[in-house]
Order: sequence, then structure tokens, then C-alpha cells
Amino acid sequence: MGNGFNLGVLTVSDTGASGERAVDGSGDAICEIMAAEGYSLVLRDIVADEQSQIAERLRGWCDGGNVDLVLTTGGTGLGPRDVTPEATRAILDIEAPGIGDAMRMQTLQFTPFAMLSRATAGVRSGCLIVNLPGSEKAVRETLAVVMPALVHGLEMVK
Ligand code: MTE
Ligand code: CU1
Repeated sequence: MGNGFNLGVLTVSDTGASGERAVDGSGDAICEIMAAEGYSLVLRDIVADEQSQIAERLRGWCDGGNVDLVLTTGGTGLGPRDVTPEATRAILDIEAPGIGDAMRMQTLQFTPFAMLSRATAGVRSGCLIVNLPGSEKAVRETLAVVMPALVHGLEMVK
């Protein structure tokens, strides 16, 4: 049964965007998990690790008015091309740093690498955006942490 919220999934990956890697396991995992929670997938795309491309897609989706929640995956680490948090922050109306903090804190028990993600979150045009790390394992672990707070967060944003 649907929960009434529309979801967008944006995978941020140079290899994914160039078509070099045909499978988007992390994006697929997000779609599968969120569908089981009742979210309706209305938007999905893959963009390169380019701040302008990420920001443009997030802005377009949120301002389009048809999506309540956008989950990004990838580009949150310490590499020179990891720019998803900067692209997200650049288009946010309000930042919600506690969401990324909770993901890091609650998943450090699985891997010390959790502290290497700079994922953030916030609100743009009544749409909640949450960055997730890039691996499928990380997506599953961090989504489980944020899931219990998402619906209340979405109700506040509307
Ligand atoms: N968080 C959890 N819960 N589980 C993980 O396996 N991987 C980490 C981290 N966060 C991981 C995680 C790793 S190895 C990196 S490099 C950073 O997320 C950033 O990943 P990204 O650049 O793909 O977003
Ligand atoms: Cu890593």
C-alpha cells in the first residue's frame, strides 16, 4: 500500500553516467527498499560527479513540485570528485545536518569508514533531500537509520 509520498532517486557516479557501468545496484536497492515502505518512485536518473549537474537535477526535481523526497547515492566521500554534499547544500533552502550525523553515528558500529561520508540533507521547495553514500551496503545500512524519521520529516516539510 502506498504511503502517499513521491520519491526521486538520483545516483551520482562518473562511471554510471558514462554508461561504463550498466548496473546501478545502489539505486536499485533504494528503489526496492522504499517501494516496500510505500513510497512511489516518480523520478530516477544518474548524473556524473559534477557539482553543476547534480545541483541542476536537484533544483529541477524539487521545483517541479511532483516529488516529496529525493534520495541521492554517491559522491559523499573525500575524493576530489566527491561533490554531492556541496551541490546539495548549494540549492537547499534549509539544511538538516542531523540526518547525516545520525547515519554516521548509528552505522559506525558496522564500519569505521562510516565517518568518511560527508552526507548531508535538507529542504528545497517543500522537498526533502537526503544524501546517502555510494555503495549498496552503505545504502542499506544508512537508509535503515533514517527510515523511522522520514515520514514525520516529510509531514513537517509540506
Ligand atoms: N556508511 C555505512 N553505513 N556503510 C558503509 O559501508 N562506506 C563508507 C562511507 N559510509 C559505508 C558508509 C565509505 S567506504 C566511504 S568512502 C564513504 O561512505 C563515502 O562514500 P561515497 O563517496 O560513495 O558517497
Ligand atoms: Cu570508502
